[in-house]
Amino acid sequence: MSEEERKARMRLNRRQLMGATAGGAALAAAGGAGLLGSASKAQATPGAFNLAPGELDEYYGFWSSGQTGEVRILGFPSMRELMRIPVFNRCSATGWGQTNESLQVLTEGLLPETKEMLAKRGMKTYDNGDLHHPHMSFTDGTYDGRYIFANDKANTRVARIRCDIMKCDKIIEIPNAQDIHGMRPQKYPRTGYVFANGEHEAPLVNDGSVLDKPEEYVNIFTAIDGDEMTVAWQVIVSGNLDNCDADYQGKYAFATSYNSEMGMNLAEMTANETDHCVVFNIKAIEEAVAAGDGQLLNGVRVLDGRKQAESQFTRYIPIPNSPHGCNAAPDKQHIVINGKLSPTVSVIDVTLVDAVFEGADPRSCIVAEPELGLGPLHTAFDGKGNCFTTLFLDSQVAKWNMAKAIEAYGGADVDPIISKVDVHYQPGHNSTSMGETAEADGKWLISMNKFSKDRFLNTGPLKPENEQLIDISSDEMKVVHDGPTFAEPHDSIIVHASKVNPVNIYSRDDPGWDAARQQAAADGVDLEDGHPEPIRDGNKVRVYMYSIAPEFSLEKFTVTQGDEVTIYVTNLDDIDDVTHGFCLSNHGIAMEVGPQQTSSVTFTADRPGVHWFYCQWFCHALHMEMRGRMFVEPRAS
Ligand code: K7E
Ligand code: CUA
Repeated sequence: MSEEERKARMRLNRRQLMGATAGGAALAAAGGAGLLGSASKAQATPGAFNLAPGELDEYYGFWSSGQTGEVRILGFPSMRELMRIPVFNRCSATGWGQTNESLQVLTEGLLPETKEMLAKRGMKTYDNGDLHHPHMSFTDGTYDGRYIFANDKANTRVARIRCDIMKCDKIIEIPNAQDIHGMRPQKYPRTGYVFANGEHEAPLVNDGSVLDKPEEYVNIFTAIDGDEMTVAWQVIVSGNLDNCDADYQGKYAFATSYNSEMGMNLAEMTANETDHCVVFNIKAIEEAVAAGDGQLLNGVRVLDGRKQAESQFTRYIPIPNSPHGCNAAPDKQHIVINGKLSPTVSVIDVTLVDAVFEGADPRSCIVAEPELGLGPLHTAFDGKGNCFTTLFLDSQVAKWNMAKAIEAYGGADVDPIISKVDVHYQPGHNSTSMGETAEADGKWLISMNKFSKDRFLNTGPLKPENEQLIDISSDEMKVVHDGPTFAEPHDSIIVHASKVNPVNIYSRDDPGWDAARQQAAADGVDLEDGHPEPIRDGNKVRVYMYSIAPEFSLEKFTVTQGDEVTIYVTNLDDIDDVTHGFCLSNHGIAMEVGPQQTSSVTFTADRPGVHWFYCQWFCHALHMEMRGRMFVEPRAS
């Protein structure tokens, strides 16, 4: 069907709808959200966080959700939750984890042995994940609005979210590694690589031939090609990798590493006074990979960068016991390594790292090590030379000055700490507005606190966490808002709204439903026309329908008990905000179908009888009427 014909038909359908409706025009006008047109949007007063109705936020917040497995979009600084993007979880509303399109994303990147293990449990993919770190792709040291990448610590995966539609389009399982934790995109020249830390150590070939022999375990650092979502290379390292970041030069990546003892229990893991920051030399690694060095394992080139290997791939910079956060400052020169068990943070000057690779003392690149308080976990920046470090045990955020910390390390009698503020309670990550880019703007800080205790009404034994909005526009930090959250946003990024430009309506050319397009072509069906009858192919039956508010193109269809049925729904509405859904009752089937999107779902029809399907997304005044019947004929025995 041509674009002209399609539009003509849509107009026709609307007219028919209005004509057929009792009280016609009024109802139709009230129902078509998109028909209302867009009201003019007010911008927030600068500095305001308590926005009036209709005012838009200055920033997008992209929030992780830990063991919930999704990414959340917040309006920031108002802290209004705008949207949830299902990633590693199963989502009842959108059908993520059930539609064929989402299952393709969730299964195509799994390792063969994972698929085999899950198949034995009757599963196609995992339905849990532990998403700690969402980070946007970079170009030239700042966010470029293309993608958000996120790790799954639980099942060793990395996902990518398309920022044009705010949906996950790729998930890969990382071979050879265990439990991806720290994860950061390359900042310069662009992303490029996504660096991913394997946190836990295990035998490199983990097939059961080596079990309780920790001396044979390894840890793996992975570089992913963020454009292709394939593993580019891996490096074996000593010690457990925790968090990581990239420099602004495109030369090095940095990872905190604890348990240099390679201990298996708490006492063993904390025996040494020092652990490390591991520095990865990207050029040296790329040259070795191109030369075919190291070993090829599960299709990935794996190099040995362990301490004893004394390679040019890595350097191990001694850092006081068990460092955690790793944060590149927007001055493009300093990397802050957060002490956790040590009350200090250690500052690396990236311009001194070349010398370390040329043989200088590894500690010679440390230019400051201020003592800030108990339990420093993560540091954020204001772009004006100041740093904000969460103190987990002290339940505080410390504001300190980088230049003063460097002077003090050099022997000057200056106190780098500017101020501290109490937060409630036990902060983990913190983020500043644009703070992990060269465009840090020093307006806002969010402190992501693990406990809320007495801050909110009691919700039973499981309490929300508490995120506190802090105004950092002056030297004295001011907590201005408490925001409860469900499990467990570790990390967040605060992205100026000008960097992000999502579409309102899917493109019909979107690659997201390529498989549906191909199947339709093979069946001689145009997805936008649907097909009046189910198409039978042995015991497989394909049902093609389209939707235009408030109707599906099929009001009924018939299949036979035991058929494997695939339903394709194409939403022909191309009006902002008219999402439909398809829910098949008593079959556990439901999915979102956005404007101009095609979604599909496959199931076995094993219940003879009449079953209603209905639109499960409120779309119109006649949304309740948007339904149809599936007849399942009993199989002749
Ligand atoms: Cu500190 Cu997983 Cu980023 Cu949590 S990690 S806090
Ligand atoms: Cu279509 Cu509700």
